[in-house]
This record gives sequence, C-alpha cells and structure tokens, in this order.
Amino acid sequence: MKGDIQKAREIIDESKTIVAFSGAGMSAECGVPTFRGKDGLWKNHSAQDLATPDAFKRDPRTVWQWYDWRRSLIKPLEPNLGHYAIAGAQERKDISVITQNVDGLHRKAGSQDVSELHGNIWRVRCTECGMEKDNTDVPIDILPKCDECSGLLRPAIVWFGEPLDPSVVSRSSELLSKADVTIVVGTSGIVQPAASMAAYAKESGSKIIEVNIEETPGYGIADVFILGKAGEVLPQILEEDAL
Ligand code: BJW
Ligand code: ZN
Repeated sequence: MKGDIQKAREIIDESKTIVAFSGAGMSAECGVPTFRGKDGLWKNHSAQDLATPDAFKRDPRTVWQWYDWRRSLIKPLEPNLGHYAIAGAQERKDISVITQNVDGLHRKAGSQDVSELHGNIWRVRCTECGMEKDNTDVPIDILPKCDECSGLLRPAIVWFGEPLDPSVVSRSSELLSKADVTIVVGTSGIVQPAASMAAYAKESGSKIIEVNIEETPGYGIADVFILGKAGEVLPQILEEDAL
C-alpha cells in the first residue's frame, strides 16, 4: 500500500488534468449507505419497486417516502476528508469530478466542476411539464406538486431503464478523453453506462488510479489499485504535504 500511494502520487504529480470519478463508497464514511454489499440499500429495499419509472407510476407515494427517508438521512451529513482533498486540489490542478452519487457532497466540500451522472437528490422535476428546480425540504410533502402546472413532481434522479442526461454524458466524455489521470473511487463498476467510463478514459490515454476497499470488476485496468478507504487514501495521494 505504501508503494502504491507513492506511485499514485507520482502519476498525479506528473498530471495536469485530473478527473475524480466517484461512486457510493466515496460517501460511505460520511454515513450515506451504499447500494450493494452487506449493508447496501439493495439488501433490504427492492430496486425494482423503488428506482424505476414503472415503480413511480404504480406507487409514487412509496417511492417518495423512500426518498424522503434518504433525504432526511443525508441532510445533516458532512463531506469527508476525501471530498475535501479533491476540492483542495483545485488550487493546484485542473481537477473535475464525475460522480454517480446523488448526495451533493462533492459540491458541499467545495468542488466546482461536478458532473452528476445519476442526478441529484436535492432536485425535483415535474412529470408533466419537465420543470426542474432545487428542493431541500425535509420532510418533503409526499406527492409534491409543480408550481407551474400542478403536475406530480419526482426526484430528479436517473432510475434504472432511464437514459442519462445527454449533456452530462457528453461533458463527462470530453473530460475523460482529456484526462491525464482518472481516479476511480468507491464504485462497484456494475451499473452502465457509468461502468464503462473508466475504460473509455484508459482508451483515450488516461492513467487509472483506483481506490476501493475491495477489488472490483474494473480492477484489471487500473495502473495503480489502492486498497483502502476513500477518506483515508485520497488525502494521502492528493495533498501536497501529505507525506
Ligand atoms: C468504498 C468504501 C470506502 C464502500 N472507500 N470504497 C439488465 C437488466 C436491467 C437493466 C440493465 C441490464 N443490463 C444493463 C442494464 C442497464 C442498467 C444497469 O446497468 N443495470 C445493472 C445493475 C446491470 N442501467 C441503467 O438502467 C441506466 N440507464 C440506461 O442504461 O439507459 C439506457 C437507455 C437508453 C435510451 C433510452 C432509455 C434507456 C441507468 C442507471 C441508473 C442507476 N441509478 C442508481 C440509483 C437510483 C436510486 C437513487 O440513488 O436514488 O444509481 S442505481 C445505484 O447504482 C445508484 C448508483 O449511482 C449506482 C452505482 O453504484 P455505485 O456507486 O457503484 O455503488 P455500489 O454500492 O454498487 O458500490 C460501492 C462501492 O464502494 C463498492 O465497490 C465498495 O467496495 C466501495 N466502498 N466503502 C472506498 N469507504
Ligand atoms: Zn409542471
């Protein structure tokens, strides 16, 4: 691990353009539950019943109750030292964030260029007119209505079977194609199309540093794999005076 940290620091040192590509493990130490694994959300909650457009059509109340619970859980949480290490590196490097997380913690830590592939739990969108806006109410009115057209509002999150926002995908592709190094952190690398993005970066010439508490399917493409927690490893590889 010591050697891997040193190697990662060298790669980052030589890099001008960095992308931090994060998944749920990035926020795990803050107290945000991950999806897979033994304490993951999908252990006790069915993705089919909660995170698909069909589920929302069938039973919007249950889906909203689940999001209300998650919003109340996330609201008081603070970013961890890993989020802050990424935000702090902006002073020295061209570093942007592409995240699958919907919790908003990268922005809360101060990262300015954040592409949210799967949306944001603090935004709502009208199912009738498409109006989208911030909403941080906790609790939120279950079955909230649009101010403009009284249509039913939904969480502005990408559910299974839904396409990602094309403008977010194209911006992410552009960033990954230009990256000297991509730091892949805390993602199981199972959910598409996000799961293919590190490979795309690699094909475009980016080095890959992966940080995870276990090996992942994408493990093979990493130039450096660091087994450890995001909040502990990222400061060690990103902060100037960490060693
Ligand atoms: C740590 C750590 C620490 C822990 N430090 N590390 C077969 C059937 C049905 C669908 C499909 C299929 N095959 C492919 C699909 C498509 C589907 C998909 O990929 N499914 C797979 C599950 C198979 N994908 C989609 O549907 C996507 N859309 C799409 O494909 O559209 C096509 C289309 C085109 C045109 C028209 C129409 C459609 C959309 C995917 C949306 C995903 N949404 C979710 C959440 C919604 C709910 C919500 O948040 O409110 O996004 S699912 C969930 O998984 C969430 C996450 O962003 C995403 C990724 O998970 P992530 O981040 O990797 O987390 P975990 O929990 O999996 O992993 C955590 C990792 O952290 C682990 O590795 C730990 O070891 C590690 N870790 N602590 C460092 N401290
Ligand atoms: Zn509306």
